[in-house]
Amino acid sequence: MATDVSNQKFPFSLPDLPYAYEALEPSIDKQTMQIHHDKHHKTYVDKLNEAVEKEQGLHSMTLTELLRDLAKLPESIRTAVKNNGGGHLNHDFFWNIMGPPSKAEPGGALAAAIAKSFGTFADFKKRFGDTSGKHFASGWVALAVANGTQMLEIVELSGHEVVDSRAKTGVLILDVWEHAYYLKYQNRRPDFIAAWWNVVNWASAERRFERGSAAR
Ligand code: MN3
Repeated sequence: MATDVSNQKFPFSLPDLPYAYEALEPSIDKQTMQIHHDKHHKTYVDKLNEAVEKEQGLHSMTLTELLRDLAKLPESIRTAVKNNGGGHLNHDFFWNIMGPPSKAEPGGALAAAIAKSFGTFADFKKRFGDTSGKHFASGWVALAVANGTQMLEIVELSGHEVVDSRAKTGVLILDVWEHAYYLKYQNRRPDFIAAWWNVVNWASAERRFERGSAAR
């Protein structure tokens, strides 16, 4: 994953999308992708840099390390790092588990783990979709594997909270902030979620699952 930002250090930077802005049409429209990536995501990167710039002692830490134990950060920048660092990490994750429509379902070890944890693939999609549809206010819904296992769970994250890397590795993530879908879907979040499945990059999710299940 060449564009994975988890190992970035200050100054943080915004990678280009790994595909064209219109590559996810019609599920996610070009204008939404442009504003979401070039404006929203960029703002999180800029604000993260602003916060971390003053704290030279943190310049050697990776984004994952900064987010892993927020209580250790100076209080004056803790909230800014949580919100903007989390926004940077989650958006990068989100862009990279999407792509032009390819295969409709996961294969291999991830498919087996989904079957074991949720029943059929349709059962899993229903559970994940229901959780995403009901999530209150701005946030994210992720599928995560407990590190070093094959055990999957659906995790709800509020604001820009991130999957806790000490215990878990994110496999899939869906942005349910209104800015992710409002231009095309307005209040119809369930329609956005239903269309989003068409652009999930299952090969990328499989690699993330394998990395997490091999992690210690
Ligand atoms: Mn977003």
